[in-house]
Amino acid sequence: MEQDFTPWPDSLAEQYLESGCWQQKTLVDYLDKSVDNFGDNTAIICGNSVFSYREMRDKITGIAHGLLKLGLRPGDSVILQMTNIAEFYFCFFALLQNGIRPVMALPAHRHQEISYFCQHTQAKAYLTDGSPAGFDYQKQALAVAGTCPLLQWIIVTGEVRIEDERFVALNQLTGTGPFDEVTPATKPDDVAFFQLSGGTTGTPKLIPRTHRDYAYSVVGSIDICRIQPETRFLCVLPAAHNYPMSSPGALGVFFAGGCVVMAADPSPGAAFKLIEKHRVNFVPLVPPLALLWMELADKTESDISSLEIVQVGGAKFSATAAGRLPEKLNCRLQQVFGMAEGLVNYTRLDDPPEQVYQTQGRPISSRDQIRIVDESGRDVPPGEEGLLLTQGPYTIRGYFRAPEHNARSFTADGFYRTGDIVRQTEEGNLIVTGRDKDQINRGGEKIAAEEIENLLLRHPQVHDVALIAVPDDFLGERSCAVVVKRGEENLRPVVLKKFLHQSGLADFKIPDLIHFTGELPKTPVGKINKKLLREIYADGGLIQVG
Ligand code: OOB
Repeated sequence: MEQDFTPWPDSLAEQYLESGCWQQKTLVDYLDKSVDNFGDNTAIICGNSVFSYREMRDKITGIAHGLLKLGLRPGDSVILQMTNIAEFYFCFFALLQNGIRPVMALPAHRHQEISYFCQHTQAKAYLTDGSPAGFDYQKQALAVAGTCPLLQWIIVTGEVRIEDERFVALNQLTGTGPFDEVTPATKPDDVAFFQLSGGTTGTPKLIPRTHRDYAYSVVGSIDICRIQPETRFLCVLPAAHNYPMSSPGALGVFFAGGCVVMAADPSPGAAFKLIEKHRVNFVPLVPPLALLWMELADKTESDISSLEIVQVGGAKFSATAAGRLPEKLNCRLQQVFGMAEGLVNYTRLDDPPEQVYQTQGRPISSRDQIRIVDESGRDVPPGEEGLLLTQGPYTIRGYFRAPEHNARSFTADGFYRTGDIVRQTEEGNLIVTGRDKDQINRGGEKIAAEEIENLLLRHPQVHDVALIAVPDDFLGERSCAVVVKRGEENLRPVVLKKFLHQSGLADFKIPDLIHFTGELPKTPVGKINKKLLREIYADGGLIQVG
């Protein structure tokens, strides 16, 4: 049978429980503690709307009731896809409170991804933006519903614009109080939601996270990042991503009684205005955004002097840029090297500067186990480069319904193979030096090569294809499809890009570059030699093969 959730071995689970890593609390319990302790504090600012913890609680309770009224039940799965708006968190907690498990889709996901998530989890509902600028999620939802018959409800913020009985407006659904107590439908060891893996395979992988494992990572992060009721956190990255959600993320801020400011637009102009207006002091960024902010900080008219801590993570931040950031943005830097599967590393706020600039930090917990091994799985000598394996109290033991992939992604004793190449310094910090997984990290956005290759192979004029990373000054990496054409006809890159777009793929996954070649180089065992391809195309494909 396909496994939904792979538990930790009993011996480790006992250790985590006895040591107090795992608490008998759900993520909703942590929020409720903040409602009790900081009820009148501002929890969320979104545009002109301001919500105190108590107001946030009322919204959540209303939605939770509405979801039950629709007939959704504990154990059901739903898709949650919203841009950075307050409703995202209201829906998130309302679902969790009911034991309904959201798939944390990104705003960039399109028909391909969303319909796959629906089918793979047999989702009963799809919660999304009703009226965002730029993209019509309602139209997308209708198309998804057409291919996913199990989808019973499409719940949208704002006004319903589509005549279809499955569509419901979020605020209609919620009504107003007073409500009876909702009986707790979820337990600390239940799967709370599904995060998404950056992936390396043809289909995206879903990561089941339990309340207690996730809560442990959030609480540990609050301490390390010194989150307090005075924290004013700017959410510029997609709110559903593990990093701005939990490292320490908005959840860390909520559990500590601080304030989350939602940014619809991550560009420096818009973000700097929000920093000034709301005296933001903490923000997580990815390297390309950090570079952009650094470039524009001394040109802006906005006063961004309230910034105290800027985190950079999701992709490698160069030591040179890291060294310049504190002066440019007049704040402290924290590097974050994490993964939706679990393990999160931070440089500590009182580490010596060279460690903060040159390393990606060390794990949250002394219970995080790290192994750095060679190709045959043997530990490398201290300080040497190798493949990073990890297990611990908040690192998953298996993906959702993916037995074959699980057999490859985890060692026999349950360590997760991160696919990252690292070395460890004497102080215990990790330096990410490379990657041994078929993935492109486009400035923090992850692309599984095989997923795109499979789609391109469906085009009648594509005989063979390899998707590789090419270096990019700004994004770190860009994606490049090296294509062998079928037949002699003319085939232009724009045709293939359009083909991918029309197949409903997220924009960031569409190759930045497409090169045509007569033949793809092979390894002695006959696999495409991607290492050689990367070398060839590193400078735009100017080097000739052979
Ligand atoms: C975060 O999570 P994911 O799941 O989108 O991506 C994880 C992968 C890592 O395995 C690594 O390959 C890469 O992203 N990565 C980094 C990095 N942070 C992540 N590579 C080099 N340097 C870094 N600082 O990206 C994520 C999750 C939680 C917190 C922060 C990032």
